[in-house]
Amino acid sequence: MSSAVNFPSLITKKRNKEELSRDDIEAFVNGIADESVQDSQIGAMLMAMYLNDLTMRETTDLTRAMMNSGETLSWPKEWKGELVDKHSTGGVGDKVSLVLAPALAACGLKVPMISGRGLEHTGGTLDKLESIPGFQVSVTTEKMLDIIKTVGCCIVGQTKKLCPADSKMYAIRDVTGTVDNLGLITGSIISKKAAEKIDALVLDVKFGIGAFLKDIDTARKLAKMMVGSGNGLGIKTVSLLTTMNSPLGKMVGNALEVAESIWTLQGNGPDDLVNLITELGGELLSVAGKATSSEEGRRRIMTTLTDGSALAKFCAMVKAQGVEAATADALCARDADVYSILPKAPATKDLLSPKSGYVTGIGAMACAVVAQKLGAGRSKAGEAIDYTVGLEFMVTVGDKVEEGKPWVKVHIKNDIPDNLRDQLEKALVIGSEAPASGTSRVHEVVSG
Ligand code: IUR
Repeated sequence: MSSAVNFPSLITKKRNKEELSRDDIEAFVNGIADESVQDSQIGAMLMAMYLNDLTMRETTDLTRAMMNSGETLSWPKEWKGELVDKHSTGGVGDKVSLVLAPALAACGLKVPMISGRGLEHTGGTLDKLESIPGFQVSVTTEKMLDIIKTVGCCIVGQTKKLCPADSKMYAIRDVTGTVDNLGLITGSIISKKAAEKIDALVLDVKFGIGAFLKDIDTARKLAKMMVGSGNGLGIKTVSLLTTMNSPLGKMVGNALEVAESIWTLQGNGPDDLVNLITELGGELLSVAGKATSSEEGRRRIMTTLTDGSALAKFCAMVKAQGVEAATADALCARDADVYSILPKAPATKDLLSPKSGYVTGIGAMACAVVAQKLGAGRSKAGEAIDYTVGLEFMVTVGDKVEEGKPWVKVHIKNDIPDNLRDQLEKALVIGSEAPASGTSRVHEVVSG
């Protein structure tokens, strides 16, 4: 069908600042999926969209067309209203998905979470989970259904059949300077979530020095667009704008973050992480109509972390995704030594505080770059990573520190190179007074 489409005229229309119709957008995206449109034409259209922006309606139509470019998931009718997911725009030490997916399953919801890998300074949920020996992220859609039936949640990788237009468009955006356009980002993120055929979605849109978006105004615009597009496709969508200036929790690095997730599932998580998990989960339960208010939703999520029910779901999910039962049980047991299961770095090195005072900042970006360079992340897609290395903070923003006392333990292969040590030392900011901010990272809620 799309062989009859005049692609140059669609590109010219958008270049001339005219609004594209739903049919125009569908014709173009179908052309990407069936390869009747050339790469040069895709690049030109993306640049026209980038320079002239997409309206809310165009964005929703683009998102729908991208979702329909491939397979979408389907679920038993009786699950209607129960299917939920969460997405984060990516931060440093962000292990929320590992805890929130099982917590939601423990609340009786179904969570078909499709996640990604880490690239450059951001870590990926799939990489973190793969540090558990035997964990499989490549799962067929039949197996996904099976796991959700028995456990309630799974965390898996994207198949090539899901949103193929997005993979193509992203690859071209990456080499044509058109990545950071809010409409295009919205289409990319929401189409993949919409292809999961969920009923409700919570978005964690981060802003700050360790986030993809540095300023709150741009983050708010993206949140509004994603909420609009999700709702436009019939998904009850809510977004939280959250700060990402210092690492989330106390661990940065793959196996280290799995360890911290398990402690959190055992009710012993750091305050900022627990707060963010309960805030996101509470809003999601409320928007999904499964709690009468976000406050009640927060309480229910919190209960799953303290009564062991989320931990039991995590353990069952890990088993269903390939980990031997004895290994999973040993990993999740109360008072377990998680490092008897998870891979551990051969060495550690403590960095000492240069003076006494209050921690007023721990630069998230510097921490992320150091962790990545130590081997926890990749600089290009497909590169191998070291699951064991990373950072373990002994202090958090607001804590008192004493001169000469350790503030971070660096998990390393052998030694920490001087340039990385310098970068990390500069990340610690010490002031004479405690900062005013509390533990919550939530700045505001954006709903439809
Ligand atoms: N993540 C996505 O899935 N899509 C995007 O465009 C960006 C991040 I930027």
